[in-house]
Amino acid sequence: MTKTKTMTKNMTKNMTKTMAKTMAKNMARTGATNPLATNPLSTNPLSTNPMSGDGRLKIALQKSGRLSEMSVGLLEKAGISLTKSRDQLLCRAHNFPLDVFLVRDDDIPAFLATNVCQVGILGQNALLEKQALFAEKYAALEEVMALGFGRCRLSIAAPTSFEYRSVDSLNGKTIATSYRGLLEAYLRDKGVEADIVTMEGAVEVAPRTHLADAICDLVSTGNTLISNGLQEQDVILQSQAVLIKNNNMDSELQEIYEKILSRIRAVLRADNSRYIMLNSPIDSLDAIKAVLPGSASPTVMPLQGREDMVAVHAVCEEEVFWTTMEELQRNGANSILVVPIEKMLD
Ligand code: PRT
Ligand code: ZN
Repeated sequence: MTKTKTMTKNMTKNMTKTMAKTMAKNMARTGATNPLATNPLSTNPLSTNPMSGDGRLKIALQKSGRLSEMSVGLLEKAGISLTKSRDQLLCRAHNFPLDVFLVRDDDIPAFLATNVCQVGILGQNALLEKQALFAEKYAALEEVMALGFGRCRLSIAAPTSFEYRSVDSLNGKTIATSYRGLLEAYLRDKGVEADIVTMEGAVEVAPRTHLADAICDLVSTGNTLISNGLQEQDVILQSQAVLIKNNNMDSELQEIYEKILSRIRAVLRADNSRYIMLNSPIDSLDAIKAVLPGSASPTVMPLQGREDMVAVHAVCEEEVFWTTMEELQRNGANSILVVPIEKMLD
C-alpha cells in the first residue's frame, strides 16, 4: 500500500502523529518555512486543500475524549457552526473562516508547533508535559486563556499501606506515570531521587502489580485512586482546558484569531454570569445593592403604583447562591428572579 493510501485509511487513528512528524522532517530537509506546502492532507477527500494559506484559521481540538464535547460546544456557543461528523479529521465552519482539526490531545502541540494549526484547546497538563519534555520545540506555544472545563490535578498517590510523610518518602522508590516530564521536574525541584516508570495508561494498577511503589497521575473525583487502594499525597499541578496559540499568524489570521478570542471571552463571561431581577423597598436599596454578588452598577427603575418600591436589575458576574437570595429576601427584596445569560458583549 502506498504511503498516501495508508494515511487515508488510518486517518482517524494514526494520522496526526505521522503528519506532524512528516511535516517537521520535510521542513528540516527543505528548509521550508511554510509547512502547509508539504501538506500530506492534500489527499484528504474531505478537504479542498485546506492548508494552503487559504486565509482560514486552523484550530486543533481533541477528537474523542474528555475535552471533545466541551471544546466543540464552546465554538458552537461562539456562533461557529461546524459540519459534524465524528470520524472526520477536518471540519469546516461554514459561517466563519475557521477549520477544525479533530485529533488526539497529545498531538495538538505538534500541530501548532508545525503550524498546521495556529490555535488549539487541550489540558494545561498536556501542554506543560510536552514543554517539560521538549522545551525548545514547544517554547513558542502560548497559553492564552483558561476555559473552565476539564478540571483535574496531577498528583502523587501511594498505597494506603505506604508510610508517606512527605515527598522525601519517595527517595529510592519507583513511581509510575504518564507524565515523566512534569514529575521529573517536580522531583528535581524537591531534591528527591526516584526511578520513574513511564506508562501510557492504567497507571493506577502499577503498585498492585509491583511495577512501582507509587504513582503520579491525573485525578478529578479521586474515585479511581480510592478503588485501587491509593491515597493522594502531593498535588504537582492544578489543570484545566486552555486555549493555546502559536506565534505564526499573519495579519489576516491574527484578525480572525482575535475575533474568535473575543467571542470565546464573551461566552465564558456569559456562562459565569447571571441576570438578576428583584423588587426592593427604596429604604433598603443600599443594603440590597451591597448583597448583589459581582455587580457594579445595577439598573434601578420605578415600579408602577408603588411609591415605596423599585425594580432592580443587575448582571452578576459570579454565581448567585440560594444563601445570597435568602439574604436579599431578609433585606426586604421580593419577586427575586435569577436567569442565565445567553450572550454578552461590551
Ligand atoms: O485519545 P486521546 O489521547 O485524545 O485522549 P486521552 O485518553 O489521552 O485523554 P482524556 O480524554 O482521558 O483526557 C483529556 C484531558 O482531560 C486530560 O489531558 C486532562 O486535561 C483532562 N482530564 C480531566 C482528565 C481527567 N479529568 C481525568 N480524571 N484526564 C484523565 N483523567 C483520568 C485519570 O488519568 C485517571 O485515570 O481519569 C482517571 C481518574 O479520574 P477520577 O475521577 O477517578 O479521579
Ligand atoms: Zn491523550
